[in-house]
Amino acid sequence: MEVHEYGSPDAQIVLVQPIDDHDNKLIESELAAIREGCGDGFRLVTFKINDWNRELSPWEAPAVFGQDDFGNGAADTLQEILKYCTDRTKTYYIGGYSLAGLFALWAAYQTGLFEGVAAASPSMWFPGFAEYMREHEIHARRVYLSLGDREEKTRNPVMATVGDRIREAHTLLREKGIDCTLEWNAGNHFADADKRTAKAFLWAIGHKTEAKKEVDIKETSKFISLILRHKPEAIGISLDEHGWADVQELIEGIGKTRPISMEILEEIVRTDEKQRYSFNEDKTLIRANQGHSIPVDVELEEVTPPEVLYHGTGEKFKASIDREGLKPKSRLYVHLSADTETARKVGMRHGRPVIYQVDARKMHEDGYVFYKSVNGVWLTKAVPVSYLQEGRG
Ligand code: HQG
Repeated sequence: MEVHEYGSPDAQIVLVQPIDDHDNKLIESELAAIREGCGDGFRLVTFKINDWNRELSPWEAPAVFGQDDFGNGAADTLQEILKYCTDRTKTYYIGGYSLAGLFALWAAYQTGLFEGVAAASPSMWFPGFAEYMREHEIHARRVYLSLGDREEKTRNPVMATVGDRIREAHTLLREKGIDCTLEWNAGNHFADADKRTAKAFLWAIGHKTEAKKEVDIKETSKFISLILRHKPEAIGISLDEHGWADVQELIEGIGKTRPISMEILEEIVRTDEKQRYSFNEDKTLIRANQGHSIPVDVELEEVTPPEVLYHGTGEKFKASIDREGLKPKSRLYVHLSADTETARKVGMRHGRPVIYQVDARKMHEDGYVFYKSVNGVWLTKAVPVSYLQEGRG
């Protein structure tokens, strides 16, 4: 096997990556992206794979695309790779793109050598792999998974399962206590393999202190959303009839389990990507702008909706929605958005997304009331089937 080494020879961190010709052409830009994230403190060793579908497949399987069946060469390939990973003073990470991403994940079930796995757009649709993961124990401590947000939109029925398989894998690994993340990149399978792989390695080596900070802020923000929308009693506070919580009480309550301060709270409110929260004028009170399950009146503004609004949901809810229309479920309102892109993102939280188009103008003419929250989410009590049409995803 053709082996190439890049980066600092003495680096403690060694990244291992099976590549093909295409990856090889992109290797300089991948390296640049890794350097940008963590400087020069790494070594990258690439292993040139000649027969991709055979040398990276853990077991034989019939062709999923094209004519080529999958072989069972992964074990031999891993043996070759391990010959280069013998320095016990180093920390090894394995990663790759597509079938090499799947191979990297599989390799972490074979050996405890790899501290982390960087699986960028891995071929999680590989026949039998989901079962394999359920039945075996992984040895790596950190696993990065990513997928392009268009990848499951393929006509190939096996490859179309890639989204659901990767979501399952993410849940499974987290349940097993593995530090695992699933990142959605923009685009299809053929976009940005170099940058996606670099990002994967950077996460796996636990770099990017900024990313870590983001994670903590995100986690605290999620907790705040739980408190302000659903369960104030979780930290022993209550909301008034308009959904306001006392800022001091909130900070003290959250402070029992995580680091928080007025500065952090202000940063969360200011930077929240959906502008979920608002302070009152003198910042003594705070509330969520929408999304509640507890009955509070956040003084929503009643407005005339645009002609069409969208609702993104998961495919698994489709049959029920087609029968009974959109219901608010555990929240006070059905959430709608003005554009399909937002609807698709909301839908992806529930599995394979389905987008409904809502004839908002007709509903409004027929007397239904619409509200717009201060952060731009459209809300209405329910949408009967007659106003719904399955739209394009
Ligand atoms: C579905 C996020 C079966 C509905 C987002 C949805 C949003 C039905 C799920 C906000 C149904 C409820 C809300 C029926 C509706 N049968 N299923 N008849 N009618 N459903 O999470 O709209 O990040 O409560 O389609 O961005 O997904 O939290 O609502 O899939 O704005 O700020 O029941 O939450 O914002 O799920 O999301 P959810 P949602 P945040």
